[in-house]
Amino acid sequence: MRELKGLYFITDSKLSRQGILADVKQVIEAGCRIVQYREKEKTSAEKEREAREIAALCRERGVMFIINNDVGIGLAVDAAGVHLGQDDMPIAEARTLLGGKKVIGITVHDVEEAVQGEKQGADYVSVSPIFHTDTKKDAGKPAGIQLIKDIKKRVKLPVVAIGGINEENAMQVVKAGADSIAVISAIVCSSNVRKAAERIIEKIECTE
Ligand code: TZP
Repeated sequence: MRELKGLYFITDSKLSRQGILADVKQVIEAGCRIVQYREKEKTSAEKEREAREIAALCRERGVMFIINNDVGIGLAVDAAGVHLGQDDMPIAEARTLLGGKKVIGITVHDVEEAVQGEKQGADYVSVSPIFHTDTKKDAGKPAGIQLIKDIKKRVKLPVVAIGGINEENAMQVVKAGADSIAVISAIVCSSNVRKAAERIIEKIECTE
Protein backbone atom coordinates (compact mmCIF):
# COMPACT_ATOMS: atom_id res chain seq x y z
CA MET A 1 0.00 0.00 0.00
CA ARG A 2 1.16 3.52 -0.75
CA GLU A 3 1.91 5.58 2.31
CA LEU A 4 -1.01 6.75 4.39
CA LYS A 5 0.45 9.95 5.73
CA GLY A 6 -0.42 13.60 6.00
CA LEU A 7 -3.69 15.25 5.04
CA TYR A 8 -6.59 13.00 4.02
CA PHE A 9 -9.23 15.16 2.36
CA ILE A 10 -12.90 14.10 2.26
CA THR A 11 -15.40 15.67 -0.15
CA ASP A 12 -18.72 17.11 1.03
CA SER A 13 -21.08 18.43 -1.64
CA LYS A 14 -23.44 19.96 0.93
CA LEU A 15 -20.76 22.08 2.59
CA SER A 16 -18.71 22.85 -0.50
CA ARG A 17 -18.82 26.48 -1.63
CA GLN A 18 -17.42 25.94 -5.11
CA GLY A 19 -18.20 22.32 -5.99
CA ILE A 20 -16.30 19.23 -4.99
CA LEU A 21 -14.22 18.93 -8.15
CA ALA A 22 -12.75 22.40 -7.58
CA ASP A 23 -12.17 21.47 -3.92
CA VAL A 24 -10.30 18.32 -4.91
CA LYS A 25 -8.17 20.17 -7.49
CA GLN A 26 -7.18 22.78 -4.95
CA VAL A 27 -6.33 20.39 -2.10
CA ILE A 28 -4.16 18.39 -4.51
CA GLU A 29 -2.41 21.62 -5.56
CA ALA A 30 -1.85 22.29 -1.86
CA GLY A 31 -0.06 18.94 -1.54
CA CYS A 32 -2.76 16.55 -0.31
CA ARG A 33 -2.01 12.94 -1.31
CA ILE A 34 -5.19 11.16 -0.17
CA VAL A 35 -8.74 12.02 -1.28
CA GLN A 36 -11.99 10.31 -0.29
CA TYR A 37 -15.23 10.75 -2.21
CA ARG A 38 -18.07 10.80 0.33
CA GLU A 39 -21.60 11.47 -0.90
CA LYS A 40 -24.72 10.61 1.03
CA GLU A 41 -27.50 12.05 -1.11
CA LYS A 42 -27.02 11.57 -4.83
CA THR A 43 -28.16 8.61 -6.93
CA SER A 44 -25.75 5.79 -7.68
CA ALA A 45 -25.43 6.95 -11.28
CA GLU A 46 -24.54 10.51 -10.20
CA LYS A 47 -22.10 9.21 -7.62
CA GLU A 48 -20.39 6.99 -10.15
CA ARG A 49 -20.07 9.84 -12.65
CA GLU A 50 -18.57 12.19 -10.06
CA ALA A 51 -16.32 9.52 -8.64
CA ARG A 52 -15.02 8.67 -12.12
CA GLU A 53 -14.10 12.31 -12.71
CA ILE A 54 -12.27 12.62 -9.38
CA ALA A 55 -10.60 9.23 -9.89
CA ALA A 56 -9.15 10.44 -13.19
CA LEU A 57 -7.85 13.60 -11.58
CA CYS A 58 -6.27 11.69 -8.70
CA ARG A 59 -4.73 9.10 -11.03
CA GLU A 60 -3.17 11.84 -13.13
CA ARG A 61 -1.62 13.41 -10.03
CA GLY A 62 -0.62 10.17 -8.27
CA VAL A 63 -3.06 10.79 -5.42
CA MET A 64 -4.65 7.90 -3.51
CA PHE A 65 -8.39 7.90 -4.22
CA ILE A 66 -10.78 6.22 -1.78
CA ILE A 67 -14.55 5.78 -2.10
CA ASN A 68 -16.72 6.00 1.00
CA ASN A 69 -18.82 2.93 1.64
CA ASP A 70 -19.65 1.88 -1.94
CA VAL A 71 -17.56 -1.10 -3.07
CA GLY A 72 -19.41 -1.27 -6.41
CA ILE A 73 -18.45 2.28 -7.33
CA GLY A 74 -14.93 1.69 -6.04
CA LEU A 75 -14.58 -1.18 -8.49
CA ALA A 76 -16.34 0.62 -11.34
CA VAL A 77 -13.97 3.60 -11.22
CA ASP A 78 -10.91 1.56 -10.21
CA ALA A 79 -10.38 3.56 -7.01
CA ALA A 80 -7.35 2.76 -4.85
CA GLY A 81 -9.70 1.60 -2.12
CA VAL A 82 -12.87 1.88 -0.10
CA HIS A 83 -13.64 3.29 3.34
CA LEU A 84 -16.18 1.37 5.43
CA GLY A 85 -18.16 2.31 8.53
CA GLN A 86 -18.99 -0.19 11.29
CA ASP A 87 -22.47 -0.69 9.78
CA ASP A 88 -21.33 -0.96 6.15
CA MET A 89 -20.34 -4.11 4.27
CA PRO A 90 -18.13 -6.39 6.43
CA ILE A 91 -14.39 -6.10 5.70
CA ALA A 92 -14.14 -9.78 4.64
CA GLU A 93 -16.89 -9.37 2.05
CA ALA A 94 -15.35 -6.15 0.72
CA ARG A 95 -11.96 -7.90 0.52
CA THR A 96 -13.44 -10.75 -1.52
CA LEU A 97 -14.94 -8.27 -3.97
CA LEU A 98 -11.98 -5.88 -4.11
CA GLY A 99 -9.08 -8.35 -4.01
CA GLY A 100 -5.83 -8.01 -2.12
CA LYS A 101 -4.43 -4.94 -3.85
CA LYS A 102 -7.12 -2.41 -2.90
CA VAL A 103 -7.02 -0.42 0.32
CA ILE A 104 -9.78 -0.99 2.89
CA GLY A 105 -10.25 1.51 5.72
CA ILE A 106 -12.57 1.07 8.66
CA THR A 107 -14.02 3.66 11.05
CA VAL A 108 -13.43 2.77 14.71
CA HIS A 109 -14.69 4.33 17.92
CA ASP A 110 -12.66 2.41 20.49
CA VAL A 111 -9.63 0.17 20.93
CA GLU A 112 -11.63 -3.04 20.52
CA GLU A 113 -13.03 -2.00 17.13
CA ALA A 114 -9.51 -1.09 16.01
CA VAL A 115 -8.13 -4.48 17.10
CA GLN A 116 -11.00 -6.23 15.31
CA GLY A 117 -10.49 -4.12 12.18
CA GLU A 118 -6.85 -5.17 12.04
CA LYS A 119 -7.75 -8.85 12.57
CA GLN A 120 -10.35 -8.69 9.82
CA GLY A 121 -7.83 -7.39 7.32
CA ALA A 122 -8.33 -3.63 7.16
CA ASP A 123 -5.39 -1.58 5.84
CA TYR A 124 -6.00 1.41 8.10
CA VAL A 125 -8.29 2.46 10.93
CA SER A 126 -9.99 5.84 11.12
CA VAL A 127 -10.53 6.93 14.73
CA SER A 128 -13.75 8.90 15.08
CA PRO A 129 -14.66 11.49 16.23
CA ILE A 130 -11.63 13.04 17.92
CA PHE A 131 -13.33 16.40 18.58
CA HIS A 132 -16.86 17.71 18.28
CA THR A 133 -18.07 17.91 14.69
CA ASP A 134 -21.24 19.28 13.11
CA THR A 135 -20.41 17.66 9.77
CA LYS A 136 -21.56 14.17 10.76
CA LYS A 137 -24.54 14.47 13.07
CA ASP A 138 -24.39 10.88 14.33
CA ALA A 139 -20.62 10.84 14.85
CA GLY A 140 -21.06 10.32 18.60
CA LYS A 141 -19.20 11.64 21.62
CA PRO A 142 -15.73 13.08 20.99
CA ALA A 143 -13.03 10.61 22.02
CA GLY A 144 -10.19 13.11 22.40
CA ILE A 145 -6.58 12.43 21.47
CA GLN A 146 -6.05 9.79 24.18
CA LEU A 147 -7.87 7.24 22.02
CA ILE A 148 -5.28 7.72 19.26
CA LYS A 149 -2.50 6.92 21.76
CA ASP A 150 -4.37 3.87 23.08
CA ILE A 151 -5.02 2.51 19.57
CA LYS A 152 -1.42 3.09 18.47
CA LYS A 153 -0.30 0.86 21.35
CA ARG A 154 -2.54 -2.00 20.20
CA VAL A 155 -2.55 -1.99 16.39
CA LYS A 156 0.19 -1.78 13.78
CA LEU A 157 -2.04 -0.30 11.07
CA PRO A 158 -1.83 3.36 10.06
CA VAL A 159 -4.20 5.48 12.14
CA VAL A 160 -6.25 8.22 10.49
CA ALA A 161 -7.84 10.70 12.91
CA ILE A 162 -11.17 12.36 12.02
CA GLY A 163 -13.73 14.72 13.49
CA GLY A 164 -13.44 18.44 14.19
CA ILE A 165 -9.80 18.67 13.13
CA ASN A 166 -8.55 22.06 11.96
CA GLU A 167 -5.36 24.05 11.73
CA GLU A 168 -5.50 24.94 15.44
CA ASN A 169 -5.69 21.40 16.77
CA ALA A 170 -3.94 19.42 13.99
CA MET A 171 -0.57 19.46 15.74
CA GLN A 172 -1.79 17.83 18.92
CA VAL A 173 -3.47 15.11 16.85
CA VAL A 174 -0.23 14.31 15.02
CA LYS A 175 1.74 14.46 18.26
CA ALA A 176 -0.68 11.91 19.73
CA GLY A 177 0.42 9.51 16.98
CA ALA A 178 -2.03 9.94 14.10
CA ASP A 179 -0.41 9.02 10.80
CA SER A 180 -2.95 10.95 8.82
CA ILE A 181 -5.59 13.60 9.48
CA ALA A 182 -8.97 13.51 7.75
CA VAL A 183 -10.62 16.89 7.31
CA ILE A 184 -13.86 18.18 5.77
CA SER A 185 -15.26 21.47 7.09
CA ALA A 186 -12.01 23.19 8.06
CA ILE A 187 -11.13 23.00 4.37
CA VAL A 188 -14.33 23.10 2.32
CA CYS A 189 -15.97 25.86 4.36
CA SER A 190 -12.97 28.12 3.89
CA SER A 191 -13.10 30.97 1.39
CA ASN A 192 -9.71 29.75 0.13
CA VAL A 193 -9.66 25.97 0.01
CA ARG A 194 -6.12 25.72 -1.27
CA LYS A 195 -4.69 27.94 1.46
CA ALA A 196 -6.71 26.18 4.18
CA ALA A 197 -5.31 22.82 3.04
CA GLU A 198 -1.79 24.25 2.84
CA ARG A 199 -1.97 25.55 6.40
CA ILE A 200 -3.10 22.18 7.75
CA ILE A 201 -0.37 20.38 5.78
CA GLU A 202 2.21 22.79 7.22
CA LYS A 203 1.01 22.00 10.75
CA ILE A 204 1.24 18.26 10.06
CA GLU A 205 4.70 18.53 8.53
CA CYS A 206 6.22 20.69 11.23
CA THR A 207 5.17 18.07 13.81
CA GLU A 208 6.83 15.17 11.97
N1 TZP B 1 -16.72 10.59 10.16
C1 TZP B 1 -16.51 10.81 11.44
S1 TZP B 1 -16.50 12.43 11.85
C2 TZP B 1 -16.78 12.86 10.23
C3 TZP B 1 -16.89 11.73 9.45
C4 TZP B 1 -17.15 11.69 8.02
C5 TZP B 1 -16.93 14.28 9.79
C6 TZP B 1 -15.63 15.00 9.79
O1 TZP B 1 -15.85 16.30 9.31
P1 TZP B 1 -15.13 17.58 9.93
O2 TZP B 1 -15.87 18.73 9.27
O3 TZP B 1 -13.71 17.53 9.48
O4 TZP B 1 -15.31 17.55 11.39
